[in-house]
Amino acid sequence: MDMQPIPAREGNHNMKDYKEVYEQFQWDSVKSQFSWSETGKVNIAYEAIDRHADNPDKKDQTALIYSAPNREEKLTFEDLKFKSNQFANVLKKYNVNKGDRVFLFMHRSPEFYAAFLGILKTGAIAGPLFEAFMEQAVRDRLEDSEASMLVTTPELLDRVPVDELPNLKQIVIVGDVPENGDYIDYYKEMDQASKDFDIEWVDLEDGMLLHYTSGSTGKPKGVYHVHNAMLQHYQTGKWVLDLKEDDTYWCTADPGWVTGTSYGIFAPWLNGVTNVIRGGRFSPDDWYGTLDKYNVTVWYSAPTAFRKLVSAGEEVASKHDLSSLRHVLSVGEPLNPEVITWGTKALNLRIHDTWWMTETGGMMICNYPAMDIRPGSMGKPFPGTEAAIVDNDGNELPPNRMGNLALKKGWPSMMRAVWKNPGKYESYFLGDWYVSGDSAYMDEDGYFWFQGRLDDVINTSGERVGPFEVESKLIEHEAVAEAGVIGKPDPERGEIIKAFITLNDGYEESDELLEDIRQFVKKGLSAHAAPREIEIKDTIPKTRSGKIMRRLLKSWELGLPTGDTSTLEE
Ligand code: 6R9
Repeated sequence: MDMQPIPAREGNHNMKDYKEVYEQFQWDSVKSQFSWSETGKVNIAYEAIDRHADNPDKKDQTALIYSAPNREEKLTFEDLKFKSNQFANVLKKYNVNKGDRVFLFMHRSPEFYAAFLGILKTGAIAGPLFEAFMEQAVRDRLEDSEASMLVTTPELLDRVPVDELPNLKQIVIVGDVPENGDYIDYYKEMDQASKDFDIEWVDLEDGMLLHYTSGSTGKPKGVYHVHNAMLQHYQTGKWVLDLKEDDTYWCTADPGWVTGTSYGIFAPWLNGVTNVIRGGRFSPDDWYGTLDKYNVTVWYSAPTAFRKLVSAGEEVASKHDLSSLRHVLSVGEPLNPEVITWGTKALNLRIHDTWWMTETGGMMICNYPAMDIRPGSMGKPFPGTEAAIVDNDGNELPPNRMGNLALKKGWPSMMRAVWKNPGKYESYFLGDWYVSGDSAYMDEDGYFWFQGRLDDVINTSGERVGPFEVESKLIEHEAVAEAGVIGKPDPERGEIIKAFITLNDGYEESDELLEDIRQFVKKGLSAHAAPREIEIKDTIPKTRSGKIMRRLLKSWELGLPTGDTSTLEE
């Protein structure tokens, strides 16, 4: 895709020149910002909240704006300090100790954030779960983590198979407590709990978070993160999110996904900014409305959201005042060049792609304010990290060769284990390289270009085709809203390209339309990349974090078992 680079602009921080900063930056310089430098101990919840709450000039700043269709609430840094202290006291009363796993299974709410931070203050390990999980998904995660406590709501309690989880000793209910059981009443306990709490000071390498993530096969695995990750959350918050203290920031991700914790909780609060949390379901009107209403300045979302805004058209956008918005970023899936072009027109802003994973804990390859954007590229490695394309033996490949996207191990927010599965953890590494499972290439100038998950790459008549490229071209066609592309086994060609698409409003399925779309990809990309089959669907299956589930499309197409679908969006 030959698109002109979009030139750099000035950011707020001292990263005027990427190359210079990349060569000089040391993580130790970030450590000195935190209590670690004086005591040798930390607590990420203290650094994110109490540090500001204990500052007279800062304590009354709004830390959290919670906004849902039927509830709006603002909490200052001091409010959050007290509420999380109260919850930490509740946990201590019920004998929660450092290292215990306490899970949260509920929707976004002020109670969620107070509980999450309270768990960290006790030194326990928090495990956030998507509220959409059904019984099997909840059971798998609570069983594997051996969680001793769960915080949930009365509505979700039916999906917790309490009797089959011997380690689960206590359940905190946020809402009306059922009479037929031994539950802890969140509101009642909070009312009685003290606002003072002695924080459990921990080592940088002590555990704080378990995020379960599903691979393409097998059960979900518990990715284990430690307090040290704060260094990465803080610094990427500065240089990538471009945060400054008077910003109003909104990350649309649910905390059941790593983006909703690293960048929905830690990065904004470590940087002392006002954080908007929007509950409920999203629609283009709602996204624009939230940006408008709260005068959001920095917005972190996902390609699936941006694509919906593109489809919704200009009329919806024109109803809202988006002039407060300064900086926009994306994660989770490749950011289609089409969407970046739309951003520069509709929002008059560049959309900055960022690449990272649950396992990396924080952003790794990014577009920075002070760097030209090459539409379709994920950007360049974050200072203090090293990325490369390696072959299957761990040898670095030269520019423009497609291979495994790998990272030199040892960055602050790297996972430290896969819970109770050392073999799985080891399997990520080839020598000093952490191998991501994504395929990519690097151009001569050091920009990285995503090609696909390794298991999604299509081989058609000996040509390797990344599904993303085909999907991006498909959605450039005026009739196509969303697209998912897979390789379908074919006796002659190895695989053929099959596309599943949804249509924009006003378009009807017809042979002419499908042929027109096929020709459009053929002319725009290449003959071998044009889908031989196109099927129109009402929706494209996506995960709760907005990733197209190509694996599921493939299983459906081939009539195979669908495997783990616990993260499928409703
Ligand atoms: C943060 C997060 C990780 C996988 C990753 C890759 C895909 C994420 C991307 C991207 C292309 C980007 N991914 N960001 N692909 N461009 N900017 O998403 O974590 O849910 O663990 O997913 O998501 O395939 O390997 P996680």
